[in-house]
Amino acid sequence: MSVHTTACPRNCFSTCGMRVTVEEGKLRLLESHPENRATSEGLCLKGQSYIERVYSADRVLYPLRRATDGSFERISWEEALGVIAERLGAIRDQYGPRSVLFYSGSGTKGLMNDLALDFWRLFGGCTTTYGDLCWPAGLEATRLTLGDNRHNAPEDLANANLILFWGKNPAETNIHQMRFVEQALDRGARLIVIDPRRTQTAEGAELLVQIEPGTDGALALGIAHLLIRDGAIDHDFISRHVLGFDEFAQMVQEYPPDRVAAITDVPVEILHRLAAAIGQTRPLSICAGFGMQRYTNSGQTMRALIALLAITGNLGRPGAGWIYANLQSHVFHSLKDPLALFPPPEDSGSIRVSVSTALLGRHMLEQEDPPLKAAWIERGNPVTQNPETHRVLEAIRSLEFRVVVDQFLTDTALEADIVLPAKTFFEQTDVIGAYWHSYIQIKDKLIEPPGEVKPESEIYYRLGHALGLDEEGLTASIPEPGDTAVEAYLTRRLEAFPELTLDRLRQGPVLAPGTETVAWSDLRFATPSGKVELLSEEAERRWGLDRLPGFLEPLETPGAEGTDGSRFPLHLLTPNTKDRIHSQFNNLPSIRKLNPKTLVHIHPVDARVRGVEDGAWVRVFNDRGSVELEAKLDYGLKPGCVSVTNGWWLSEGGGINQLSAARETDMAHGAAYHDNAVEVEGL
Ligand SMILES: Nc1nc2c(c(=O)[nH]1)N[C@H]1C(S)=C(S)[C@@H](COP(=O)(O)OP(=O)(O)OC[C@H]3O[C@@H](n4cnc5c(=O)[nH]c(N)nc54)[C@H](O)[C@@H]3O)O[C@H]1N2
Ligand SMILES: Nc1nc2c(c(=O)[nH]1)N[C@H]1C(S)=C(S)[C@@H](COP(=O)(O)OP(=O)(O)OC[C@H]3O[C@@H](n4cnc5c(=O)[nH]c(N)nc54)[C@H](O)[C@@H]3O)O[C@H]1N2
Ligand SMILES: [Mo]
Repeated sequence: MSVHTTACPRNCFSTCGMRVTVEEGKLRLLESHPENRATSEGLCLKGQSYIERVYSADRVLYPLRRATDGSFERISWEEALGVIAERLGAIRDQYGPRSVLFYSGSGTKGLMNDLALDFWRLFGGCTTTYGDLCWPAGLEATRLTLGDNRHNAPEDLANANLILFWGKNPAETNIHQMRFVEQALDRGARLIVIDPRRTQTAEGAELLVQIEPGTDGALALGIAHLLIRDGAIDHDFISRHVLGFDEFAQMVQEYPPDRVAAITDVPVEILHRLAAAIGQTRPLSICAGFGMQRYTNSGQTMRALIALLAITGNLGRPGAGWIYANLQSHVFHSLKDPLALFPPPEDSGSIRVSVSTALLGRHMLEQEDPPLKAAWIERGNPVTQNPETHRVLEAIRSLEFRVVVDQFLTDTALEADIVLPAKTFFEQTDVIGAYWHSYIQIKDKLIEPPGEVKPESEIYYRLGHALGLDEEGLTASIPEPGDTAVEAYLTRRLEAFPELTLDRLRQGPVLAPGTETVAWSDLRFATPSGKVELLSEEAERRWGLDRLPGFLEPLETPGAEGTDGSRFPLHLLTPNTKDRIHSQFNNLPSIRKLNPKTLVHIHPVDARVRGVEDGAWVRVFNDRGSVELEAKLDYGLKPGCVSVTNGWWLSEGGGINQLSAARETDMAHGAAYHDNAVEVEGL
């Protein structure tokens, strides 16, 4: 029996440090690692379910090929790589390497992921994506305003006197953050939640503001209006550290309480309460969610929210700040990649970066010179997770050849010609950062992969040989199969940081070099002016937006005349949920038992006028698609909204992205999932 350090590489705030007991080559016990201060409290249910996941009978353990009757048959690696080399080689020779799309999702984090593009360069090139499904509008809004994405250490939240969860639901999506909230509350801090849903996070709050979705920018400007009018601002901080205050103050004059109440559906009295809380309680931390920035106006929204911290001087101090994404652990070039959100202005060598992730289906179909003929998809489940499912399916089905690398037969894998089995993070060593705390952690190889599973690096190495790629280039870029070469590769990647060796990381999590516990404590912001920029030239230059964070209606406001939503009266929210990471985990019996079916939450008032009772089957639909689900009457939801957690597979009757539109956010090419008007009818 032996005990090892590792870390969970899911796309999740927590990126938990883990301690794993291995006995006779098998995982036996998973615990949280006490030295990751942010996550030492314990693992979530998903974390605890890894033993079940790794040894699941549903796991793909061998290469599979689609048979003529549509089912999958097991084939050998030699056969699989032979077929792939032949098909990809022929497509490359006929149409050029850029006719192959390389698509990767957020299924696992780590330095080893970088090898994929190294392989595709050796292949001669490929087409790949820009933008991201997850967080770009908020990242870019933060970068424009503060200069960089970093925030105070997670445990510092305990020092806040007012915590505002604005469109974030950490009780489900960042459960370890709740410990620091509880510590703050024990000290007498106040908690306010702004969310159209009465979430688990809202249970402990003194105030839940159920805002009209997509109107948070107007709310922030309305609060700023009151703060400035009443003089509840930090003049000294503003004069030293804020650029564009005068212009901002002038703009917010256009947002008096009556107008803001009409836009946001937040009563004037509540607006005053919010302004009073923000004006009077310091330090204030605003924890802004990613869900709120899935709108066509959300970059500007996020800028307006940060402005509230700037005008009240709540930056650069303990207990204060903008808690959105903390990229202080992104010290390796590769871990900065999530920030490579923009298509390069010029041709970027052999790789064509021309497909917007948010517009995946449409852009795949639109590629010319050459059009796409094949796709390689790994670490992602775009059929379930990307907007406008029918278009994604159409695009994937229009190709001549598709390879999917995954651990399970997801909706996307079901579209493949060849499915290759993917490792889990217990089966290959890697190094990862995080986006909430600043620890660099090892995820160590602890068990041999089951069946004939091979890590991606080995797949690429072998495929490179099968394709007859330049031997020297291949050996120089991709570690040869085996643990020694992988460790040598990682050691090389860590070379610039003497404090980060694999041996040291094996002892426990290490704070990234240069980590600041209180971000921006020197009050020198990384913007062109060195100040917090409420007025951003770059917002205009790069994104064609107003230099000030003015409010724009989202494109698809339900029932609103003249918008894309005019024909459908309900607003569909598709948030994340506790026991899944997007489309992962719900296929496990233990998790399934707790979450047996997809439900559409609807307010009883909206249900009654449609004759829908609790537990009834309903059709949720718009022009883009239709899904049949069971209704759950929910008094906690804002009337006019319906809510379905994202991630349910199409193959099990889910697939909520059949209803979402492929639209980008106003900045940084995010996906505006929540700009989504629907109707519900009983079946
Ligand atoms: N358990 C679990 N944890 C996760 C994930 C997961 O799938 N499962 N996913 C991880 C990832 S990749 C992400 S991106 C994060 C997301 O983390 P969060 O941002 O916390 O999650 P979401 O559920 O996307 O959205 C949060 C809340 O925003 C609310 N919301 C929607 N529209 C609006 C609006 O217009 N205004 C306001 N004020 N609120 C609105 C929703 O009702 C929801 O409760 O979580 C990460 N952590
Ligand atoms: N309607 C709606 N849709 C959404 C969202 C929303 O709020 N509403 N949220 C969006 C957000 S925030 C995100 S981040 C995306 C997530 O979208 P994706 O990144 O596509 O999400 P996952 O469902 O986590 O799929 C990851 C896949 O990677 C596989 N995988 C895990 N580890 C490995 C590995 O080591 N190797 C390989 N090859 N595969 C592996 C998993 O089995 C899984 O099938 O979804 C987006 N979709
Ligand atoms: Mo995400």
